[in-house]
Amino acid sequence: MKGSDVVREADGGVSERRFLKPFSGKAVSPPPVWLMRQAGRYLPEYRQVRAEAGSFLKLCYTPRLAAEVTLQPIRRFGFDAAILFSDILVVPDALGQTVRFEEGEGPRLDPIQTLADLDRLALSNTETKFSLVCETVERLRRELPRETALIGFCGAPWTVATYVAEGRGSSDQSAARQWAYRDPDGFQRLIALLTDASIEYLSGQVRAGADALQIFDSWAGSLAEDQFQRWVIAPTAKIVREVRARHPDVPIIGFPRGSAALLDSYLEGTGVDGVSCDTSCPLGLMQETARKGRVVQGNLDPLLLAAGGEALDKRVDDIRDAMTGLPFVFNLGHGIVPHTPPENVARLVERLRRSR
Ligand code: 1CP
Repeated sequence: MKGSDVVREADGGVSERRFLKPFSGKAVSPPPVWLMRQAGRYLPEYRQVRAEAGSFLKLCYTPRLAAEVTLQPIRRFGFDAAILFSDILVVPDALGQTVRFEEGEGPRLDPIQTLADLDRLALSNTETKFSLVCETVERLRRELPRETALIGFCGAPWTVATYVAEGRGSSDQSAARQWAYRDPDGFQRLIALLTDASIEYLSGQVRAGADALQIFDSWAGSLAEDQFQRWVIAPTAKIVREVRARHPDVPIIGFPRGSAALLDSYLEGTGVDGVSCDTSCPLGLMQETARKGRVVQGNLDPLLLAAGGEALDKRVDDIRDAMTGLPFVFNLGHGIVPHTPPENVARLVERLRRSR
């Protein structure tokens, strides 16, 4: 019965989405491909819509525009998955923190470092803004090709907390790390709030039509082992447990950047279905992880994609060859950098899809 036209119609096209196949244990050749930050400033058509929107958050909260920039890289490159256009800082913004994106400077937040500040944030504030994002997801599911999967996402509580406490991106995440040492119970309140908000946010995205979810923990690598357990693994495990209880068929991918040495604890502790590996993760470890049945995503260096040429071709082949026959999704080790020539992205996709 599986694969018949009747089933195809009934599942709304899910069985046609190659991106999802590795999650049901099927290795796919050539591997499905999408790229972190595949929508963004390296595309002239993005810069145009970004200018039209005025502010970055306006772009995130305007379903027509957010859907348009999500679709741009799909039209150009035909990736196997689209990722909702939004940002991890939509969650603190929706909770009530003041969040701004300065042109060319990255995010600026009014920092929250005390329990009194924290009391200004509330889950009950999030409804309007979360529903705008879900409206984008609904629109995307209608407008995307049937064979293209749609990935919803959020930031992991730890990574979002680093921005909440610091008020901006930082190289050492010191405000959050110090708060966590100085007052672990207080910091736990922030993490618990972000965890609950993330559960609601991700569940809403699935109800609106997301096929899979990714949890971005870009600063997981800055923590000592015991802190990693408490602030990365425990909250992520709770999100996975609760979202899976509501939506058992939706795969969840973790991205604990910079934590290859703690990968096993992360996989065991969180129960994610897949893991996105950063550029420093050895291919041998990716193979070992995939052989244990977890889907592995990764891990081309975004700077090699920007550089292009034969070195790019060679590394694309090496990664693909190493992962052949295993549950694998081709991706970068981190987000596309803005000076990446779009031709290099086209070259990567074309090379990957050439049968060998
Ligand atoms: O001016 C602009 O256009 C802003 C650039 C930009 C874009 C395109 C920002 C600001 N966010 C985004 C979109 C975005 N952010 C997506 C969209 C979907 C896609 O991948 O195509 C996603 C998934 C994110 C996630 C995100 N935002 C992360 C996690 C992944 C990562 O790259 O580590 C983080 C840490 C952020 C915070 C953020 N938002 C924007 C910037 C420049 C930053 C980094 C700030 C810093 O730490 O310096």
